[in-house]
Amino acid sequence: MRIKMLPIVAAAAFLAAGTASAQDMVVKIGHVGPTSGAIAHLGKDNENGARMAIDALNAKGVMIGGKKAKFELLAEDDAGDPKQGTAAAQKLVDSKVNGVIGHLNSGTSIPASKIYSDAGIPQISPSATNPKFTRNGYKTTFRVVADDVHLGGTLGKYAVTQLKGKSIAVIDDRTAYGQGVADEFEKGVKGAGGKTVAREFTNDKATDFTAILTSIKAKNPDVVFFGGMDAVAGPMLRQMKQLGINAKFMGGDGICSGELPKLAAGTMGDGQVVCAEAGGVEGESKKSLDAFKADFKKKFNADVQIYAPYVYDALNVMVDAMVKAKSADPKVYLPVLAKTSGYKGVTGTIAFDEKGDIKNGALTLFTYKGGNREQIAVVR
Ligand code: ABU
Repeated sequence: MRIKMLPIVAAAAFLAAGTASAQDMVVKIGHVGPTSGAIAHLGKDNENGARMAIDALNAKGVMIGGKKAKFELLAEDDAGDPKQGTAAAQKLVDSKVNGVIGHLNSGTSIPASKIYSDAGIPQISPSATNPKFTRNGYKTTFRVVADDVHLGGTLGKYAVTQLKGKSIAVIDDRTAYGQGVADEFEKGVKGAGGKTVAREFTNDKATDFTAILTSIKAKNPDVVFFGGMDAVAGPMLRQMKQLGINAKFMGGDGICSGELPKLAAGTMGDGQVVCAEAGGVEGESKKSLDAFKADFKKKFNADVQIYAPYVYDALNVMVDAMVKAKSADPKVYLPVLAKTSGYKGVTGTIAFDEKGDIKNGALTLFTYKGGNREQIAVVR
């Protein structure tokens, strides 16, 4: 009798387990950033922001349409390279992800956006700031940060009105981001009645800037703006010091990392560098951002570089839309995501406009003192 019961008990247990798992659902979230190469520290920062969100959602237990969701992170490395970016995007589409957070760079996010659009998969970039990213008419494309028009324009005006720059030199790294933000910076300078005395360019892998800095030095600039990332800005600051260029150094969000002082190897003067993150909060709202940064440090034993909190918010906004739509099917939750309004994240309140851009995006101006990033102001 006992022998006959065993299979029945086992079958019942199997059925119970089967029923339980049938009520669960797996939600695959793709993340793409450069986790190899010169800006791997920024790519890892972003990826850790995604891990932080996934782990918190799984710990909390999220119900989507009556089923318990188990979130899985599919993390891809695009090395900041447009070709690797599209390959990573296709891989995620083939893996049938429910949504994608990324990419980090404008130069990878823009070409990848067509692949996600063709597949109908929502993509939220936490950091790509080139305006073109959201101007291709794709309904699947979103970003949670301000764009380079806002960023470059504000920094250009700041160079003239606050830093009192009289002769301003501009360098860019010829990437979609670097060139775009430098162009907007120049427009901002001119709009504020200032003058640029030089425009030079390099590339995002360069390490020797002697030729362009020597040419710039001859124009005696009081401000040098660099459109590019911190991995290039650091050595550029070192070489400015070697050549005796004592100008203020400005840049957008790409240089505005915690790592910049190390990359500049201690050659940055206090208050010499002014940069801006393409988002930010102040006052009471800063408490949740500070709490996020403390939790992040505890979890990863690393400080936030720039965009981990924006990745965290982007992923949570996506999941919030799934919960509201009662579905993780991109077709079903995409229209709900597009209507996101008043979402309270750690980086502030998120609402999307008709292009998928954040409404009323903020900027946070920073400088560095004693090797630490210090906030100057949050501006809109
Ligand atoms: N926004 C700065 C870094 C990413 C990018 O737009 O290329």
